[in-house]
Amino acid sequence: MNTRLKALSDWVAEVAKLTQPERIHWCDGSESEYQTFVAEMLESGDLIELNQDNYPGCYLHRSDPNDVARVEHLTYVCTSRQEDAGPNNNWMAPAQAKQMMLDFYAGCMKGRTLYVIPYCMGPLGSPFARYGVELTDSTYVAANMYLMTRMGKPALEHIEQTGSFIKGLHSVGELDPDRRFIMHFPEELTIMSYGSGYGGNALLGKKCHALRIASYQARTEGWLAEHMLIVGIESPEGETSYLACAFPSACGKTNLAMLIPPEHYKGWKVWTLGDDIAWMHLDDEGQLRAVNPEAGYFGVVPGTNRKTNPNAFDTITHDTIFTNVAVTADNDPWWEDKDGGEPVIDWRGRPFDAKKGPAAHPNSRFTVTAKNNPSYSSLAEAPEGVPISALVFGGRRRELAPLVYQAKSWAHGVLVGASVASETTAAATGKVGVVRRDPMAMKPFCGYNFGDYWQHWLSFEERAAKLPEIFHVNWFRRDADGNFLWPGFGENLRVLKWIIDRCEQRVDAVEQPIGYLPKPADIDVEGLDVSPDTLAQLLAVDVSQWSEELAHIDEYLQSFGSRVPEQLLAEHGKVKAAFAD
Ligand code: OXD
Ligand code: MN
Repeated sequence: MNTRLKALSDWVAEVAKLTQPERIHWCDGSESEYQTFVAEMLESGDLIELNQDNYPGCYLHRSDPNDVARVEHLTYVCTSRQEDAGPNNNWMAPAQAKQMMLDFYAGCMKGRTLYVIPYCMGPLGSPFARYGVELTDSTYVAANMYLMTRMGKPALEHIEQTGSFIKGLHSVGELDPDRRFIMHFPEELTIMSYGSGYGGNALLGKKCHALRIASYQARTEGWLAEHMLIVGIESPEGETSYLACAFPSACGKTNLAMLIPPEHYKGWKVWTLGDDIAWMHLDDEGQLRAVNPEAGYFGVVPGTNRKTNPNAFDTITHDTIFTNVAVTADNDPWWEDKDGGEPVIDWRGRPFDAKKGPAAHPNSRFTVTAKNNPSYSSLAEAPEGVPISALVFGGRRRELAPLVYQAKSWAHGVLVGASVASETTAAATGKVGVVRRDPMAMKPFCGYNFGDYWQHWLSFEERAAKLPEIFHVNWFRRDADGNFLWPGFGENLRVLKWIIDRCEQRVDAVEQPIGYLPKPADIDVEGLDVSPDTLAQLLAVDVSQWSEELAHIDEYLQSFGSRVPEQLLAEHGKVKAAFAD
């Protein structure tokens, strides 16, 4: 065995005995190893070479058409007591879940390679980094883990020194949706995933480790593992403010993290630290700081173009694995709203026919190292992370939620986060466009009872010296004809600027029952096609819509029974009372 850590070599041997792979490969994480994975997949047909003149180092993977998104109904948190997983998670008794998974795994790797992937989440050597080992029979997963995490030798060395790591076992199995489960055992720091090769189900460092297991650990250890991008906004005066923003899947986190300032924002710069996950800790001075546990992006492709997100567009023109996009006659990757080119072959590999649906799957993805990003922050690898000035929650809401508002206090901000609701997207299987409650954008990712999670959030008030201000944004508000009221993308900087000005106490606001709203004159709309009337609609708080919303929030909070913190209910009571005044 290729390790001196007995706990690891014993576990690999035990898994090999159960799954019976033809060979075992210990990943060293080198570039040449990645190239071997690519060559093997080109040979097996798991990857298709794209046009290397236009897209050097880019490949296309076509997944099984049944395996294109996260499967929330098949994702479980298996704590010993069901109430610890909470109504926000599917639950199965650990012994039963384990037995079912072991039955699936028996002999499942016959004829396949078992890859041993030691990985680090967070900057290598950072006190906030955490380590794991994924065992998988998928070369696609091994290649994606190379791009998404710090995998290989240095991670293994660290694991050997400390003896501690998260165990993740994955097999694509038969890719049969009836034999597919993503199981988490937070009390044992173990993940078992079977029957899917899709990112969120199979790249176990991401949602399974860095969110579900990490959120559970974070609660006991006093930190936060959140579904948040991390971005640095530098003013022309050279002052950089860091924001961490939580939006549900496929609601533009990658776009916001890579934002390009509008033309008349001369001298402004935006730096990306992370596009999906933030791990946040209080430092010795009691200041909240964030690191991004990931090293790459697994982003939604459709809609990315030179206008909406030039940085993302540049990032994915080389050394990228595309999953489920279409291709053009020139063998370039193609997706809806790419702006240029025509699809010839659709994501399933069939001649493109518009009558059969979109050319690229709506949840088609790119996997790419963060270092490809022209706006990659020089502090992205800083072991101590960056100080966070503002936490921003948001959802995709046609109505109700104004463009931006600020919570009145930390506890009120926790309520604002707990009350987030959003229209569902293609990132998970199921109906798209249905409004559901998605507290802190963590509905699919919190590894324990939301009631306890909110209490954990509230506890920061006592422990911190200076907490970030909390905001809520909604880029997706529409008029009666269904048109977006706000242009979004780079123009969102105008809203972020108000947020930063509020944090620095440079600008006043209007107090409303739901929080502090901008005075219309303080949202810069110069050069935009946003009339005073549109801005008024964007900032409107409709009392009858809000009273319905408050009743829903009540019902939702009550569904967590005695686990809901009294303080949260009291905050909700204050908002209701303010509307009644
Ligand atoms: C993701 C998701 O892939 O949230 O980041 O689904
Ligand atoms: Mn995500």
